[in-house]
Amino acid sequence: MSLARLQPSYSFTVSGSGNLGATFSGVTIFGAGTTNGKTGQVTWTTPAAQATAQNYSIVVTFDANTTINESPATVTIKFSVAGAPQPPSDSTAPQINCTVPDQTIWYGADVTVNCTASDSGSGLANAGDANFSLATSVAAGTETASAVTNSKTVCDKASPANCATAGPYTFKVDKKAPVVSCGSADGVWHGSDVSIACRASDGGSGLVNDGDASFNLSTSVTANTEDANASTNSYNVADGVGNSATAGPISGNKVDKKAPTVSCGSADGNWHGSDVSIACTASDAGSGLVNPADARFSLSTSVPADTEDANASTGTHAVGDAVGNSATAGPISGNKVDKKGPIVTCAAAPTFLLNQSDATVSATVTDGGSGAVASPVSASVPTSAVGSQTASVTGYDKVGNRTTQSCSYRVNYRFDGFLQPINDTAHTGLTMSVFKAGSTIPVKFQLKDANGVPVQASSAITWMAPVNMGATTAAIDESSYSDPASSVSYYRWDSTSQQYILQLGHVEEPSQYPLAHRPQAR
Ligand SMILES: [Ca+2]
Ligand SMILES: [Ca+2]
Ligand SMILES: [Ca+2]
Repeated sequence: MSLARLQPSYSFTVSGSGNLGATFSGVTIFGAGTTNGKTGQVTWTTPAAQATAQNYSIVVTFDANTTINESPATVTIKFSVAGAPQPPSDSTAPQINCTVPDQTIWYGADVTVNCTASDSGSGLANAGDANFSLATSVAAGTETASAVTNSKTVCDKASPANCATAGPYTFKVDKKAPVVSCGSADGVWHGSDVSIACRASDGGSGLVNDGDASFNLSTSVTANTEDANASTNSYNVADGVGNSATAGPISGNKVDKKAPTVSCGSADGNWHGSDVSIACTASDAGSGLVNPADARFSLSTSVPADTEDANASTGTHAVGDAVGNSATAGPISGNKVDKKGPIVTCAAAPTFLLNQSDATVSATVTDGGSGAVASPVSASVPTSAVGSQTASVTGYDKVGNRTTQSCSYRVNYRFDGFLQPINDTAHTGLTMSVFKAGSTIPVKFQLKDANGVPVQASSAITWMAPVNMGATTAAIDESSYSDPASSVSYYRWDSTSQQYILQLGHVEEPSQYPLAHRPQAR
């Protein structure tokens, strides 16, 4: 039988999970059969026994004469080992090292713990376990001081396996913003900016700023404006790990910093006989008028009675809104108010004759205010009685004030002079009558009204002693009368001749007396 010729040497690698630490006892070469049929020498290397399962390299060497004495369709090399395989000598669990972050502080996100594992004995059962991580899994929007990671168990290859477990670890995880609570607009108008109180708290890491537990939001309405929907500012509140919530802005606040709008008329430039009233209106677009009646009111002058003022001012009126803003209407100047009558000045007292028609007295009228309606003015006066009398004259100013003045005048009898025998310049052109001393002189005259009608005075006419003007040498040119001298000192009324008569007797000789004599009622 032709034997196959083997190559000088072959290298083989033997692997297995078992402990191959037992000594190799030999190598058997098989051909097609089951009988060791080699010729020649076969040698091999014997690897050192190892404690753990691993690959072994064995070199099998054939000498020049080595042949296989069976049909060599297949050559089988069998190794034989002395003794039974031994289990690995590993009772130590894998070593796990984890880098654990600070478990006393709060975190704003899930926390990861990185770990490594190794096994110096049989090695890790799962090579991928050499590096792994554990992590918390806190739901969004929540915060907890006891967030727990998962855990992981790592085993070696020993049988039974040795295992070690990493985790779980507990951390503080805060994924929830602070809770903020604020008041709301109160629906009431305010005269100044509104401040609304807010509170904030955080159930996790706490407020980063302790002062944020209580704070205020305020409006900032511009001065002199009104806002029925003013908003506050907003404010950001953060917790210790950066979660934040915003308070405000809070709208709907009613802030009124503007005074009511007031509008009034003005002086009309005309004179008035009484105080002037000027209409005003007021409105407020914010909180409204505190007194609704102020929507329409009037301002009036207060000029004292019996005075005139070309620049009188009205009073003032304060108009407030519901939150205390106030505007003042007035004073409105330039009003012309005349409450004083004109000055009426009588002309020089005139003299009229009894029963004279068309007799008037007059006066000038001046006015320091609205001016006189007319000047001079006059009034008809009665002349039916003699003597000094008065009559009322009334002047008006242009606004109806009036002043009545009592103006004097006089009514006299018409006196045309003495009647004969006494010459009188009024009707004879002569200036003197010369009577015989010691005779009686009839003194006669008439009193008349303006129309020449003789009248009797209401009382007796007194005889007034004439003035002795001294001796005269003029020749007697009048008749002698021997009538008895009057025994009374007043003139006798002669109703028949409608004249007054007095028999002047006992005139001393020689004397001269003025004839001019104005009769007087006694
Ligand atoms: Ca929080
Ligand atoms: Ca207002
Ligand atoms: Ca006047």
